[in-house]
Amino acid sequence: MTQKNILVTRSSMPAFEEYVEEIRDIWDSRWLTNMGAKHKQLQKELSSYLKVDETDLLTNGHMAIELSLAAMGLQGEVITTPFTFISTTQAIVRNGLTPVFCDIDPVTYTMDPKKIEALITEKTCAILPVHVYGNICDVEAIEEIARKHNLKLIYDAAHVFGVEYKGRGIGSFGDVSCFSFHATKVFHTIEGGAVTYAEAMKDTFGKKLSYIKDFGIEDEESIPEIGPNAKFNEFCAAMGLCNLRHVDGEIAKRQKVVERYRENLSGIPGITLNQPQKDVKPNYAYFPVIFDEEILGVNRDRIKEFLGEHGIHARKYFYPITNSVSCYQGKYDPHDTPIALKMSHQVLTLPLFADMELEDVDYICDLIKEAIR
Ligand code: T4K
Repeated sequence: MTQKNILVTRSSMPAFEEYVEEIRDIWDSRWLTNMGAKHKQLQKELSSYLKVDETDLLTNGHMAIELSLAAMGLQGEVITTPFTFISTTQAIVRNGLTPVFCDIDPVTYTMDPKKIEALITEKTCAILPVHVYGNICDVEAIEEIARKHNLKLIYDAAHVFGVEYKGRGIGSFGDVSCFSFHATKVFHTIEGGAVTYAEAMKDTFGKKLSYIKDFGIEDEESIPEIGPNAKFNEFCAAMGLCNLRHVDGEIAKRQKVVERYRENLSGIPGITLNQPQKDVKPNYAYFPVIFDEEILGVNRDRIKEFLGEHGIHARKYFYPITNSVSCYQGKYDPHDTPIALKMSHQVLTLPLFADMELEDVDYICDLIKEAIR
């Protein structure tokens, strides 16, 4: 039998012909980037799909966070989580802001609202929580804290495309939400990202963000902001338009994969699976599993290695936590966020993508059972 080679995820793709058809008008118009027709169409369609007022497209999810913070003109400290992809923390620091790390809830892996207020100082200007793996933060509790202390609330929504809470698009919570449309995401535009926000912010924040992502330019002669180039192009927009037509079907297929994993791995002492959340329409973005070495007698790293020996490439999302990475060495103490630290040593994200064969899920689960035997 040839060895399997299953990576942690695999990009969803439209039919080749569908994409070619979608990019045909780009040849006719010769308009390739800089807020073209497809960009505008995708923005409109996304606002409707995500149930948000406004959507602005950018080159990637990282720029969505970094430039949202810039457009808010923030200064001081930002309360955030270390249990995330490095992008979240880099976006804060690259704005000259100081990240203050809040620990996470051990069930949802998102920022624990009970621990936020103790971290607020007179320098705090914002809270930047992350919806992790498709799980949403306690948006109601966090919003109450942000309002009470007059803090801006920016969500890293890279993992929650299409997720809804009590029928509301997740991108409609807080001041702004930042989505990633990277090739590895539930919905992608090859590379891409979006900022969603309320209509009331259109003439202030929205305008500023649209200038900042385009070198700060308002028009040919007016450059009121300082900005890089984070413009989204027409080929990525075309991929987005195609993928959006199929995203519900892709999420339904992911659901089947997740259900199969749950059937196989539920009820095993020492293995904790991600829990569905009440009132949440999920997107099945990732399948994280917590392996407790004290009960299993084998640690997460050995399980990862064992899977790798059989061609199964699970990933340690998120290890190391961002307050312990080398570029911040000595600046922060990861022991200040003990739950995040512990989870980062126990979590393994198993392969998950829409076209995954259910028998491959069974194979992976059998390997895990063998590894912990
Ligand atoms: N905030 C959070 C919470 C995030 O998770 C991310 C990104 C961001 C912000 C920033 O958003 P972006 O600026 O990226 O839009 C991946 C992704 O590159 C990254 O987007 C993602 N989070 C992060 C969690 O995962 P790597 O270094 O693990 O990706 P890589 O290249 O190893 O790919 C993983 C697997 O995906 C591969 O083994 C195979 C598959 N793959 C990958 C690519 C590039 C495909 O099937 N097709 C592809 O084109 O970071």
